[in-house]
Amino acid sequence: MFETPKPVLGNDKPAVVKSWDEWSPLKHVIVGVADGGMIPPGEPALDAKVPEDSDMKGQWGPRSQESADKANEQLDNFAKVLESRGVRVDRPTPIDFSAPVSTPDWENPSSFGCMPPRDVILTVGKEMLEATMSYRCRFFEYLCYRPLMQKYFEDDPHFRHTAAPKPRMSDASYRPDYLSDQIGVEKRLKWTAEKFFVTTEEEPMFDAADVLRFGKDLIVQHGFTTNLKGIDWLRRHYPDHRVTAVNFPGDPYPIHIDATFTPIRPGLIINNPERRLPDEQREFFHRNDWEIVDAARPAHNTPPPLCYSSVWLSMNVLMVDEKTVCVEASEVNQMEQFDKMGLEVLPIPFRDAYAFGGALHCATTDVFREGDLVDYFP
Ligand code: ABU
Repeated sequence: MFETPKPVLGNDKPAVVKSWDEWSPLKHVIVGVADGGMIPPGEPALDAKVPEDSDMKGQWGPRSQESADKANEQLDNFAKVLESRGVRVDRPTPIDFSAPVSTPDWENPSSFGCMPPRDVILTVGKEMLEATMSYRCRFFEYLCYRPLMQKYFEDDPHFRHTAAPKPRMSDASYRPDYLSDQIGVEKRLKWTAEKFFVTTEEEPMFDAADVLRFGKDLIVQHGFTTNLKGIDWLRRHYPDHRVTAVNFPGDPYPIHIDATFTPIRPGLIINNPERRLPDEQREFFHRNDWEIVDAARPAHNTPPPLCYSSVWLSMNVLMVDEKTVCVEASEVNQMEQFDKMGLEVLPIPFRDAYAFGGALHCATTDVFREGDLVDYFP
């Protein structure tokens, strides 16, 4: 029998929720946990993300206790480093991810986990929005954050807790073209260049990690995990923001913007050189004097075993403020690039946690950053 653990809260002081961007001084954050993480079973959207030659192809089931322990050790250490920098840290409460899940439209043999909060919860100003999500195995992941949301709701009278409409995620939401397990990179690149993604336009779908916050502007990746209706939903939900869709044709598996396009501080973004933002979309940034530079090459040629993310987790970094950045400790090229940019680099060992859902940006979501709403693209 699965026993629901007690929520782990950073401290007893009342929480205040507010965060408008990716770089203002971070004071309160949620860091994920690896407990009970699963290798998810096959399903349309997830299969489209797993490369043909991945060791995850055809596998699913509980991850080993040893791998979860190692991941938790690194997650706990990351939380301690943040705390040593004056950042309050909360942790989600796992549910039983191994249990089968179903809705009237589908059944899935298990869920996924709650290591990457960034995928699920989008903080914009004083609101934390639960994303619709796009994988069936992540349909119920929001439940892991409800104990924290309840606490923030009790503490902060101005906090808004919102959930985007749950999609049905029936077969109509996914293109059968992506169901073959031998599509090949060439065809995938042609499809992504044509913006022909695994998710259809049946209903709004988005993962929170496809959204980057630049004050008054929200930059949203259109790809496997976020469709155009999802972006339209976000545009209507945030009427005081400009919501701009971007896409990166060089990425054969486009999920989540945060290993592709990473703002460092006002005026500076690093872009994955294999997933270049097209020239016509760069214009928006350039005309406001923002510089987009190529990110450093990853230090590794392959992801760790049983990991569904790419080696470009090297640039999935967390800004503690606009002069301080957390980078995975073995990513020497990325650390050197930041060092040359004049940033203080905090090396964080994290590769043992990658398989549970990503790197340092994925593994966190903002509760409070200092600073106010700024229009960087007037
Ligand atoms: N969750 C970010 C994964 C992106 C990538 O695999 O490159």
